Amino acid sequence: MSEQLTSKGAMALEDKYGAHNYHPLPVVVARGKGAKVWDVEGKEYFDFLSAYSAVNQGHCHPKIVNALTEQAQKLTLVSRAFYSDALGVYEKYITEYFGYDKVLPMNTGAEADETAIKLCRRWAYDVKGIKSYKAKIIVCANNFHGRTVTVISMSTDPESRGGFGPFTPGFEIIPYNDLKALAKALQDPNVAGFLVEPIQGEAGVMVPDEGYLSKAYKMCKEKNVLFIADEVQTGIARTGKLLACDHENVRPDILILGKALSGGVYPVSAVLADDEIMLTIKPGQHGSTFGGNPVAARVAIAALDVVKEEKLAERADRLGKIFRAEMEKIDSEMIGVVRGKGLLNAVVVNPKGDKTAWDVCVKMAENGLLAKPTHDHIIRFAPPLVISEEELMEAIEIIKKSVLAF
Ligand code: IF1
Repeated sequence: MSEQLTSKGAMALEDKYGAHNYHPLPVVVARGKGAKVWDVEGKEYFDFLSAYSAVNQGHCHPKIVNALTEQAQKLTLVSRAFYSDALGVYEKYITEYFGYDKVLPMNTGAEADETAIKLCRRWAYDVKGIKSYKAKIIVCANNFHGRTVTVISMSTDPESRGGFGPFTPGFEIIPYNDLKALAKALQDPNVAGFLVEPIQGEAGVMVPDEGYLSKAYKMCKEKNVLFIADEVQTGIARTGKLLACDHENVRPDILILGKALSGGVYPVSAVLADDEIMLTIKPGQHGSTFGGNPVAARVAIAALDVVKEEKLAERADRLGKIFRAEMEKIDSEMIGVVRGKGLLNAVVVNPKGDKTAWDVCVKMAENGLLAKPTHDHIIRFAPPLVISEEELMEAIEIIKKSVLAF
């Protein structure tokens, strides 16, 4: 293998030896720092994807990387067969940080969603008293909760689920942002939980009506149904508050976190809940070899520290308002609706001739900014929250220039 791998060479390797389960933009990233990344040839880009909101704290944040390397030299993994001197410290830290009795540590977002589903079902049988294996969980159309078989069983996206059946039963799908549909679904006494993204990410940054989350929460409480929030993408300062549910002062019964919980340096996810729910799962009934390992524990503490120390929620809120206002000013018929909260934003792109959101993204990459289209006609813009106002304005100029090139 030659030492000087070119971008072309790297892409050829992935194409030949990797499964073809992705269709990346033709950019090969070799280095990252803060809001920027550099490709193999040294070209600089603003990263407006942030690994799908995992690197909220910026690429290679020194405090988080230090936590990683320090712990990695001491102890990386013990499994949960023994205690470690890091896990309890982390558990105390994160439960106090988010205000829950207990945490269950996992690694990926999908695993955390699966964990929440298992917790909800156990609570349904052990606490609520639903008849064995009759529990139902309400989910929303166009959701995205990950890629496992049970998680895609809740999906309505033919790309995600097509050809992967048979599926896990026990879910009822209702339209998002529709309280009437929720009220109707909640009439079934076997409903144990309502699993929802406070803003739907993959669906194209769909922000629900104001009051949707708080009313949905209240309706769930009236029916003794658990309100389960998937904040894997919206959580940890991305939308301008620590949690997107905070915008409506909703405290989920089960809170699902992932991605930025590690600042993107390591797969760390978590499920938070109070004792009545969390203690329904007993020793031996759920777990993970890597979940809660010492590296993950130290990294997550550092990543959450950074969010508070650098006031990332406030930054996201302030810079997000600037971003949306600037997008709306772009004088091009290709710019449709601009929506989002904090620094989780999307722009709907009206095609011009045969030029679509994909072509805009390719043009932006040429001009030094990385973003990815979703659903053909939407571009998601989600830079690391550490981006400075000056950098943001520079990035906005690149976006303008790229759109106006068509
Ligand atoms: C991919 C989207 C983002 C998530 C929510 C759980 C998970 C995700 C709300 C699972 C993951 C990802 C995964 C990524 C694409 C991506 C994504 F475009 F599909 F919607 F972020 F915007 N809950 N989201 O958004 O977390 O198991 O991946 O750790 O390539 O599939 P995971």
